[in-house]
Amino acid sequence: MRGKRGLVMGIANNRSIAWGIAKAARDAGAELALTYQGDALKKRVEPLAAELDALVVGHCDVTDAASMDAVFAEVEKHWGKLDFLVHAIAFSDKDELTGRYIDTSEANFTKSMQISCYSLTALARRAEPLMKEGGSILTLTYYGAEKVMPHYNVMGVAKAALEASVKYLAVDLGPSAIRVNAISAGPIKTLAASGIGDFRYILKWNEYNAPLRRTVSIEDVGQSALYLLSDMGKGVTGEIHHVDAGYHVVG
Ligand code: 0WD
Repeated sequence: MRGKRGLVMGIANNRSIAWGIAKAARDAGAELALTYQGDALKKRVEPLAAELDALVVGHCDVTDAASMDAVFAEVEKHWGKLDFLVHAIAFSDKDELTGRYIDTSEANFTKSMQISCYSLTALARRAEPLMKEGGSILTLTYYGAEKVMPHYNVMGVAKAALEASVKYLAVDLGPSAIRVNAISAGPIKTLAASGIGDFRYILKWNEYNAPLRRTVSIEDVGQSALYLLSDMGKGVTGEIHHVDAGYHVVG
C-alpha cells in the first residue's frame, strides 16, 4: 500500500469496522484521510487520526451534498489524487430494527436508503475525477441483504440495493480502472450493531454455526480489505466478498 492514498469514511470509534480497515491499510504503508460525522464524533476521530498520522478532512454527513463536496475539495487540495475510498456508513432508526419489516415507516425507509445505499453512489461520483490512475472503492454489507435475518428489516433491503449498486458502479467505473467491491462482514459488536434487536443472540448463533466456529473481528475485515484495496485485488471488481467465518455457506 506504500504510495497509495485513501479516504476512509465511517469511523465512529475504535470498535468501528472502518477503524480496523484504516489500521490495516496504514500498517501496510498507505497514507490516510478520515472524515467524521458531527462534533460528537470529531472528538473521537481526531485522536484516532493522530495514531495513524492521518489527515482529518472534516465533517461529512452524507445527507448533505455540500459537506461531501467540501471533503473531496480538501482531498484534492492536499493530495491532488485519490487511490482508494472506504465507505463504512449505514443508518436506520433503531426503533425499526426490531419487530416486523412491514411496519417500516416511509420516512425511515427513505432515510435508511439515502444514508446506507445512495451515499456510496454519491461518493463514488465525487471520487471518480480524483482517481486518475485508477482506484479501489470498498463498501460494507451484511448477509441480511441475501437472506431474511431477524430484526435487520429495512437495513436488509438497503444492503440488497447497496450490493446491486456495487455491480452497477463497477460497470460504470471499470473503463477508468476504478474497481468497486463490498465486504459482507459477519456480525461484529459495534455502535451501529448495538441498535439491532437481539444482536447478542445473532453473535452467538454465528459463533456456533459458522464453519470456523467463531465470529470475525475488525482486524479480520481489515486484512481482507487490504486485498481488495491494494493491487493484490487488481483483477477483482463488482464482487461481494464474505468475511464471515464462512457463515454464508451454512446460513
Ligand atoms: O455487525 C456489524 N457491525 C456489521 C456492520 C456487519 C456487516 C456490515 N456492517 C456495516 C454497517 O452496516 C456499516 O455499513 O459496516 C459499516 C460500518 O458499521 P460499523 O462499523 O458496524 O458501525 P459504526 O462504528 O457505528 O460506524 C457506522 C458509522 C456511523 O456511526 P454511528 O454509530 O454514529 O451512526 O456510519 C456513519 C457514522 O460515523 N454514519 C454517517 N456518516 C456520514 N453521514 C451517517 C451520515 N449521515 N450516518 C451514519
